[in-house]
Amino acid sequence: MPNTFYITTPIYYVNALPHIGNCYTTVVCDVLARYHRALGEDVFFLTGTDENATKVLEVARELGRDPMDFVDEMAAGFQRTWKSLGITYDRFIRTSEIDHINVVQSIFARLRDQGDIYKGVYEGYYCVPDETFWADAQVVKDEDGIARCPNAECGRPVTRVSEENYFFKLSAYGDRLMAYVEAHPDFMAPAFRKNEVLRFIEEGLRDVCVTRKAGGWGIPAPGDPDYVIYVWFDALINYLSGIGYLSDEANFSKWWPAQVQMMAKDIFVRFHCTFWPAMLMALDLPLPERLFGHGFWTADGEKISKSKGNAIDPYDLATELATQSGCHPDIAVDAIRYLLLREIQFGQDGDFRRQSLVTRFNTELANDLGNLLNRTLSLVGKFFDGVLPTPESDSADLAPVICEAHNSATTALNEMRLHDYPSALWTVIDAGNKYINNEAPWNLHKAGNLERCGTVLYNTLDAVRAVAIAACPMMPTAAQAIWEQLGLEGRVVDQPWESAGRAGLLPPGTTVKAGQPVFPRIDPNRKPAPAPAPAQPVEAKPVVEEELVTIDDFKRIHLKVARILTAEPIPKANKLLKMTIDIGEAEPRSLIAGIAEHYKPEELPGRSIIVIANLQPAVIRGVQSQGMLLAAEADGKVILLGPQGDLPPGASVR
Ligand code: ME8
Repeated sequence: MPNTFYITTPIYYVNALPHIGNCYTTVVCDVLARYHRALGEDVFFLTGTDENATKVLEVARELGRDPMDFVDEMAAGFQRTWKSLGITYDRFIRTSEIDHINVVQSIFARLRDQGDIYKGVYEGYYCVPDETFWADAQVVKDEDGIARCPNAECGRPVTRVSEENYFFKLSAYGDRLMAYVEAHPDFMAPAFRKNEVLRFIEEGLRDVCVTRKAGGWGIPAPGDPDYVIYVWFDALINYLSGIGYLSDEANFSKWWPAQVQMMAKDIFVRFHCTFWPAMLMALDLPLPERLFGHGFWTADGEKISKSKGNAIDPYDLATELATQSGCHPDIAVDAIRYLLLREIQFGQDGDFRRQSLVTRFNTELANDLGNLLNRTLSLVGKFFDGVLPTPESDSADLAPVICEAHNSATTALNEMRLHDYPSALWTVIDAGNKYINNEAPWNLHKAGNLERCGTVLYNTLDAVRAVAIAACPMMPTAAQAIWEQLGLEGRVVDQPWESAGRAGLLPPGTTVKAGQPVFPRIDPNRKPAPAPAPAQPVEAKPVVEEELVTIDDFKRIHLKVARILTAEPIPKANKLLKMTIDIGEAEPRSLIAGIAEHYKPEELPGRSIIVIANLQPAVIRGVQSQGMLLAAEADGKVILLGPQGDLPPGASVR
């Protein structure tokens, strides 16, 4: 019997459509679900929507909408977004479903019967945007004496509540909870948040109000129609009702307890690490294996909020990216999934910047990964008619790096260091790029060493195969596209995870299918042209007595960023250096430059320079020079020109 793996996201409020924040949680869970499927485990991935909240009702009313129509539409919106982001959930639960409502009412009745829920008087505050009860001593009064929500992320005015209500005896579970957390060190993560929980419990847990006076929205309390059940009591139960609690016991016992329950820090301490485990203890159910509270994203430094209008719609973002790159929108989605994982240390807060997405797309995806694949495939096309050569025996040069990266990626995913997972894969990609540059198969071919040339190309593509399998949980569409360009049969998603750690699994003799680059570089200039700016008064310019070139003259010159790979002196030519440069093409170019009096050859490899890429080749001292580099000169001093920031070879200079 395969291991089971049950993973949950929070169920999201339907007062607004998904943004990059809740996409993050869902993407992370999807990556983990896909990874565990690749391990051969039986996976159940639950997500859904939290629909019985007062704030949902308020938004529907503000919009003049029938609340049920509104939540139907919003839930469909969430499902659409998850589909467009490639989310492979097994069930999408909605808390308005009758099965869920029945389970919530049964649990409420049972806990009331056994004395864990009792009636008392609630005197305090309620914050609708946060859907949280706050005691008098907790709320903050502003200068005008208005009581506000003490949650720093919220801070909005709270409502005074003074009424008879039902309470859950949370205070009775503090000691048991503390003992459980101490006995199960992996129960809550990351560790620094676990400490927050321990402090919260140590301060003393108060009983939680679990009803509100009925207002026409929410699940009615069983046997007491004056009340509706508090939305958090109702929502947390989705993790049980979603797998058949009280309706399909076989299914329920197959999946419960969950292996991972994921959320952000906002709902970690109070709701998921105290209230939820205490509810489970009251129901005599085992606790989930791990609760993980990741960090919060901001967008360009600002809190993501509807009112600021900065709630990035992931689908719009993918569409914009696809337009600028020319890639398929699903590939753009993969790039967003990649960025979300790679950009921040998992567990910490992060800032979502479009610029970072563009940079990572062009450098890490288009250049490091995409270009490695393209150039190697085109060499196989050129030297071996597109048929994968058979490598020499005992020549799996990249096997150690493939194996080590696979171990690191596996450990990173098992230990929920999700940012370390893409980094591990990039050690193979970087090693593949270095390998092909150092081994220079084009020289091996020129020298007639076809066997070695074929071995190098085979090993490089075999490394890309391993990366495609390992990257599949994170970038499923791109991984499949790479798989197909390698000429491989079947679906990459069906490959066992362990095959990403072994070298030599690419079948020699396969006809590769080089095609369009999987990640065509993003060119921000592909954006629709902005409206012309209003005419500005022209200031008089100093006259420069130089021959002027037209913009069309200038456009004929293609300037590109290049990286110097090697540099060496030319015998009997004191001023010249011979270099090989990577200009983002399949093969490096050779270039001769008169800089030997200003630079030592050993200073140059690794430097980024700017070259004229479309200069007619010339033979200088018997060596072909395919381009010209740019350098500035003053007072006899010569300095090479290069980009000010990190840009990959091939980037165009405008
Ligand atoms: O709290 N950065 O729903 P919710 C990272 N219905 N993650 C973010 C984020 C951000 N800026 N904003 C939201 C609720 N999230 C309840 C949950 S579960 C039984 C009930 C993600 O719509 C993150 O996972 O407010 C956070 O915990 C969740 O969305 C809150 O979603």
